[in-house]
Amino acid sequence: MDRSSHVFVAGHRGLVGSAILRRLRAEGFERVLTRPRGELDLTDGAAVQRFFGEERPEYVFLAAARVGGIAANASCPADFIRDNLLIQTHVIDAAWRHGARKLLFLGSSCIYPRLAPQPIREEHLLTGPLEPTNQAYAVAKIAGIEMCRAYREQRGLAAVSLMPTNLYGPGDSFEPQRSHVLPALIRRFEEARRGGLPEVAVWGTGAPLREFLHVDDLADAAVFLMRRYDGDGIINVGSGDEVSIKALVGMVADAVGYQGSVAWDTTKPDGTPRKRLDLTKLHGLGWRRQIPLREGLVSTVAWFREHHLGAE
Ligand code: GFB
Repeated sequence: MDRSSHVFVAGHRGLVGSAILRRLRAEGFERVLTRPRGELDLTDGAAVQRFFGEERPEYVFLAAARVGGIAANASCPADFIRDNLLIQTHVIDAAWRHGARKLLFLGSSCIYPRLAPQPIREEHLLTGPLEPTNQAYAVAKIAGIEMCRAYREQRGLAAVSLMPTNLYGPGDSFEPQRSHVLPALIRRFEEARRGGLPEVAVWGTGAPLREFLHVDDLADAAVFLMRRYDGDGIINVGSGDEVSIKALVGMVADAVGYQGSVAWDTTKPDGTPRKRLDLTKLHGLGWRRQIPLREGLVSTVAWFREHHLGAE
């Protein structure tokens, strides 16, 4: 893949797709294809085949997906399994049918068993029961991984699957009920600071551990792996920046400048206790994250203030 390659970024308005697009543009890629959902509905198989037949992209970043935090996953499992199965099935099949040279599929660390040994190695896939709050999403992503493997084996499609840890950064959803923890906390603490509220409610016990990767690092890894990785096994993409939700709350409060107290709402689920990824395979290829969590947090707070609240 070089700057003259014909590249399709599926999901270019989402957190991951928009970061990959920024990254390709910064590198000077001249022929990057994107389609807003209004013009190309990826859950419509005939439309996807037509699009690939007309455009014949050479490289495909499959970053389109229905995603959300723990509450969205737990309350809408039908939407999560349906949309993700349809999108990935159509895009992977069309990529093969219309001669794409390579496809990169994005999974998620929630594909691993809820109680997988830590840090989680790639071979722990399908070795135990999943976390119930996101089982429908995880099963769809596991089907995508298997589809990449099967199309590779039977049909010769160069499809690779990477498993990112929890992501954050500019372009994320900050919608309180549906978003992931980091944007949810940024919004809640910022609103509390502005409103002078004495207390902020946070979900769960604060005990779960999560690993966070800035989405610009993920985009860097995705472009790196599109160029350098052609193995048939999945590959973890993480940061090594693991924190408890409790510690994260402290970091967000600091980054935002909130000085009130925190109330833990233990009627809300904790989800998986821990899902730290083993990064031996990725590091062995020579890739490491550039943006430490504290630094990424500060720039994401600034992005949120600018895009959602207006500058102070
Ligand atoms: O980010 P999050 O929704 O994703 O939640 P998961 C992480 C942890 O933060 C959980 C706690 O223990 C939550 O209980 N938390 C505390 C909060 N306050 C909040 C809040 O206001 N909002 C949210 N959302 N969480 C998702 C999966 O799991 O992660 C997906 O459901 C996907 O399938 C994604 O894999 C990366 O890490 O628990």
